[in-house]
Amino acid sequence: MQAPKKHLPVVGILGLVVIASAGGGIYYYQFLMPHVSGPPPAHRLIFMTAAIEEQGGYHINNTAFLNQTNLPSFDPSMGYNLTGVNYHNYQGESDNKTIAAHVGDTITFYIYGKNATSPCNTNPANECWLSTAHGFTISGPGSVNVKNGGSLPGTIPFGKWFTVTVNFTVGGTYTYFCTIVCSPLHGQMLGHINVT
Ligand SMILES: [Cu+2]
Repeated sequence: MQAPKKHLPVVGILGLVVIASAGGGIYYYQFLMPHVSGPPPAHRLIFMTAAIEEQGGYHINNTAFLNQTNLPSFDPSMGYNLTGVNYHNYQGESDNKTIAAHVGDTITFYIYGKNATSPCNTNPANECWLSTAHGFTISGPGSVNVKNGGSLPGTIPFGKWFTVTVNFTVGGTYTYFCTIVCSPLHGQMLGHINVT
């Protein structure tokens, strides 16, 4: 009769070591890579016009996700060029002024400065312009990180395009607004970016 084989105790101990190290690895991984709620960061393209507030102020005409690393080419006179660019449109907010984004998203603005109809020495006095450009900047609860060599505040001359790329690492409600006194209602020329 053969004696039953027995594990040496060292096998059981090795098993425990393997289990313990695997568990430790998972713990360590979670420590290094904290769980992130929500979708991965997106790169949003926001296409806007800027008019004096009496004629509508800022207006978002289209919103899209950029699905490539390189930005579309840009020229202040011609604007952006989406030829060959990998992007897809998405439905923006219904007020055409508010932008919804997530923490970590990158946002590239393309803003066209619309000519106003009459300078302030003509009538109607409440629909007149005081400058030949709009301004653009953003403020809010966290820093606004300007990327790709753009700058804030920026200038949007009437009849020209302006672009800037930013990202947000702190959530909250940000405000984008005009920085050049452009009309009697200049102080109301603004919109919001809700970063969640
Ligand atoms: Cu203004």
